[in-house]
Amino acid sequence: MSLDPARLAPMANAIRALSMDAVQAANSGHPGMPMGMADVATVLWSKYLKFDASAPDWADRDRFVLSAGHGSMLIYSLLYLSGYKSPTIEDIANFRQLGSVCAGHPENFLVDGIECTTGPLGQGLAMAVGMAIAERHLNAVYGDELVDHRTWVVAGDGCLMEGVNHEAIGLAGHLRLGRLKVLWDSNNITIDGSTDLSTSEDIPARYRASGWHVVECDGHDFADIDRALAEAAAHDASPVLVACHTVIGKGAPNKQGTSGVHGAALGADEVAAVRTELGWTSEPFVVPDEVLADWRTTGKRGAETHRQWHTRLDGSGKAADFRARMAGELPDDDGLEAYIAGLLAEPKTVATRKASEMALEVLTANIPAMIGGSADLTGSNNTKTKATTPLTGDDYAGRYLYYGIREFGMACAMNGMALHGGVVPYGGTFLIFSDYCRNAVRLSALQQTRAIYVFTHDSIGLGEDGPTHQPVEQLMSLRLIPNLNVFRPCDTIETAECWALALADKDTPSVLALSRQNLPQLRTDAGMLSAKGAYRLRAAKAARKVILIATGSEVEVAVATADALEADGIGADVISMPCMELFESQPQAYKADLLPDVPPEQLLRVSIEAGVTLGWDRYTMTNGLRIGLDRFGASAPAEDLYAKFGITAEAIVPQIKAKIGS
Ligand SMILES: Cc1ncc(C[n+]2csc(CCOP(=O)(O)OP(=O)(O)O)c2C)c(N)n1
Ligand SMILES: [Mg+2]
Repeated sequence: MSLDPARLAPMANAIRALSMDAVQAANSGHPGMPMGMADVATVLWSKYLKFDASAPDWADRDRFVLSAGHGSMLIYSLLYLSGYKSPTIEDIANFRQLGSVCAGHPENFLVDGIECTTGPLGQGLAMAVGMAIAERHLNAVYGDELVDHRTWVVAGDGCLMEGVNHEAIGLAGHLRLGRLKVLWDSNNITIDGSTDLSTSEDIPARYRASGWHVVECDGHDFADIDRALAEAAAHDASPVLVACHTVIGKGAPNKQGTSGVHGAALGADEVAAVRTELGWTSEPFVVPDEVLADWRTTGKRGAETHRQWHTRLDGSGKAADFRARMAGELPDDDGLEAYIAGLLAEPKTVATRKASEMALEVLTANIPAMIGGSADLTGSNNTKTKATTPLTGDDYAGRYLYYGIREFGMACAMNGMALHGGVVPYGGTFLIFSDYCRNAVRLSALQQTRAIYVFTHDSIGLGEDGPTHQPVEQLMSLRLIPNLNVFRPCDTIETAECWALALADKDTPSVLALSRQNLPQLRTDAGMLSAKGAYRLRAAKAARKVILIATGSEVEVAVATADALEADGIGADVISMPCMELFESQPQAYKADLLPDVPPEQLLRVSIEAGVTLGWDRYTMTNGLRIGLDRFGASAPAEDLYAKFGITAEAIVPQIKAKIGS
């Protein structure tokens, strides 16, 4: 399509009008960014972006990521104008109101054409790195015929200023992700005012130093934008930054170029002034027929390419496999059943991080979609298996990413990979450093991605590295995140089960909290008991007086405590609770069977977990006993720490006896 400025200008102005009118109607939102990037976006969508508005789920579409998520009206406008089914003009008119899919920030779960949820600055771009990794990997597996697309990102000054940007572009440059194109809305404005207030960085130099190719353009000159995007599209040897020099709020005669247009409605007077300035005479939410027609033509631009792609897919002999991969389906037999049977026949005492590696050997051999990795703790997280050879700039067919010491960048990339589809990412670091990537874990949950976090060294049980490395509050705090399954398995069998559960849930991310120290195999039967979140590992033999509830490495302590109590004629159940979230979702009858509603004098509930006790009263009730660690740990061998902090049967039994008066 040739670019005629006389047609492009009204197309871009349609974005400006919809954006300012929607924000004005809501009296809330961010008009500056969409108005400033309207020209660049119009050229990108009219000529370069590979998409078919009638098929948002076309696997080989280009991915468009609005990393500057506050400018959500840009993507809502683009999707509506180019003819996606959603959002509708009514949705746009109801911007930011209850029930409108045009939420404050773009949400992937509300609109098909939105590839990822953005708003937390920096993460969109960092997720795009993961999308670009997935694209190159699938290209290596399925070939150019089926996978050959680009990932385009619109990012603002804020996205480039965030620390995660350093991690993301370092990884992308190292992997030479030439299909990744970042359009930087360089308007020199953030909320507080000019970027001069807070930065003097030479951003192009930083990107070049990270292995990127940099192009610049005047973001309001269609011919110059076209030139820059052509160069960006043609450059596949390394990722590309296009510095688009723009004016925030372009078109608002009195407010453009100031932080005043960043995040507030323009006001009735300025909205009217924009109409005059742009010669835009339509009422709010009305786009002139000829302008809409040009946009709709743009929306159909990729239809023929899409049709040809389908023909290639159908003739490739790989159609069924490819479709299943992109739908996130996993092979029927992942090999775990036979593996668990082997463990039951021959129990193993190993750390659960080792048990995870053992399970992963089986899973990665059977599930080609799994792509592993670690933030420079491969040998500690035990995430690398024989099947997962390194994924590098020279070999995208590999399935193991050396993320480097980039926990946040890793988690964002994992989200991007999961959102791209066709791959199932897992990645490791120490549980303590989950805080470094916590907001990406939260976005996994919000976006409903199947990202699997392997967080090892999950308690004071890691020992000598001391309190900087010993998680105390992390485990419970991860449980606070909605739609995140936090698994803390106690032995080899539970670890295998938790892996199976994590993989089975396409819409919920998982954390596997795993021990550094060896743990005995406590389970003597199969049956996928972890699926219920908690279960009675051992029933009381003497008359039941106590219920011990424990997770992970402390289940062993609970069993020893139960032994000691039973020896004194006090019956104690041991409940292993590898996943609170799954237990919460069980029927009331099941929960009541494990935890009967009986006063503590008759049946004392005791929780044992080497972390903060806050939250355990949900299961122990106020009058129960909570064994844990409400302080930082210390540096010493693990056994000494368990003794010092009283997380041993010897320390727990007298407290129980005192409570039940025996
Ligand atoms: C991690 C994070 N911190 C802070 C914010 C709040 N915030 C939203 S937009 C913005 C300024 C962004 O500046 P820029 O990217 O240049 O956008 P522009 O003002 O040019 O539209 C800030 C601080 C956020 N959304 N995410
Ligand atoms: Mg800015």
